[in-house]
Amino acid sequence: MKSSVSHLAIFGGQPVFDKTVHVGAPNIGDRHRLHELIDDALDRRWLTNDGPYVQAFERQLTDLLAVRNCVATCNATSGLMLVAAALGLRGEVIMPSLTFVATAHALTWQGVTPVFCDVDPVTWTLDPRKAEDLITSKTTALLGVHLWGTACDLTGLQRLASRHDLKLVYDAAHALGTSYAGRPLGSFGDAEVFSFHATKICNTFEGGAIATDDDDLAARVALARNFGFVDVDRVVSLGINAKMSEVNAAMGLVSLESLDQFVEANRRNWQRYREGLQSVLGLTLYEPPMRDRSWTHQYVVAEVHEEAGLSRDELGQILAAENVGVRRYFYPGCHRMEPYWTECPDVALRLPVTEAILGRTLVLPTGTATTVETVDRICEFIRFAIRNSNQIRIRLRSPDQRG
Ligand code: T4K
Repeated sequence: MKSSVSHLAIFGGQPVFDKTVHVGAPNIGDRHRLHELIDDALDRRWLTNDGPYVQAFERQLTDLLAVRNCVATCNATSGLMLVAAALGLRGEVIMPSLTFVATAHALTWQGVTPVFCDVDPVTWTLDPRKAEDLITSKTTALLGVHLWGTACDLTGLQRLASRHDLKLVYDAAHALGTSYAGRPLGSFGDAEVFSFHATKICNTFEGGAIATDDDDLAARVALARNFGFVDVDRVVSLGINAKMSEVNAAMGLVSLESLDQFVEANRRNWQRYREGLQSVLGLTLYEPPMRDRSWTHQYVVAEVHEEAGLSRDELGQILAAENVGVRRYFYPGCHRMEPYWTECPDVALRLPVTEAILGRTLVLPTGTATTVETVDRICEFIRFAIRNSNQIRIRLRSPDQRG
């Protein structure tokens, strides 16, 4: 470990890690099994278009999520778009700005205006009380995001949606394997949309799935996912190509087989981060209220407070130089990204909780690609940096940092 701040990589010293340790490094299950499945698909010469692996993946998801229907898609963004179209969303939809920009873009592609709402300061998910203030005659739905796998206020949002006759959709991109009051996320609201992107707890390289108890809605999104075909030469409605391929589904099947191991690795890393960072002044780890909730610990989100002596960005800068690939998700917030910012620059004023969170959070590496030894070294480095924050700050801000 560094013995003085002049040994930091940012001042020309050797980085703590030779190769970058990434946030989002994929979990990979049994690769031999994956190769077998891919070989089998190649032998069968059935590569996409509702193949047997896609169907098996959908069945397994249906069981895991305890929901009536799962429709696999090429990614979650198109899953959200299909749901918005199939539910006939128009006008305005209230959603948090504290999310990946895909949530907002999926609505905008459908000609729907995302109305950004602040989040609850404890769960960091859509605040039903604040959402109610934003309902107008143009509002057609609420879109909650189970951020970092933390369940939204499911009861509060359902009550609000029912009272105002609104559709209720959840972006469950982070939520595979999590539950609320013993019930897996997946069957709440009108539909929930999962992501199986490479960075998610289970991945299909790229992929998504729409989960819903509404059979009619499931049929409509399945139809739209395949251009609107009901038969080889009969198209009955507008559709798009949002299908999942067999190779993606094979990866999904293999990933689901290892879900428990992935969760276990995350829990172990998370615990290790907690122990390694608990005495660090001004640094805390985000953890939702665990009452009624289960969590996969897929994301290690550090909150850097003023007492740390280094800002979030300064800590991020020195970690990156040490080859720790941290991310400040979802900075600066959808409302500060285009096309939303130009259209409504004063929205930031009504998002104080969102803005504060976006200004202090840093996501740290975890998952099966990150060993406990790596976590220990990252914690040790953070402890060193914050203990020496005064000196580091002075060096960082001096004109000649290598002097
Ligand atoms: N809603 C929410 C709340 C979401 O978080 C997302 C996606 C969506 C909706 C939409 O889901 P999809 O349509 O994508 O299914 C990444 C992902 O592309 C995105 O899927 C994800 N959220 C978002 C949180 O992260 P970027 O722009 O940060 O990707 P990138 O390339 O910078 O990689 C992220 C990190 O992962 C880096 O540290 C590198 C590492 N990585 C990435 C890949 C692809 C690897 O180590 N290996 C890899 O193969 O968006």
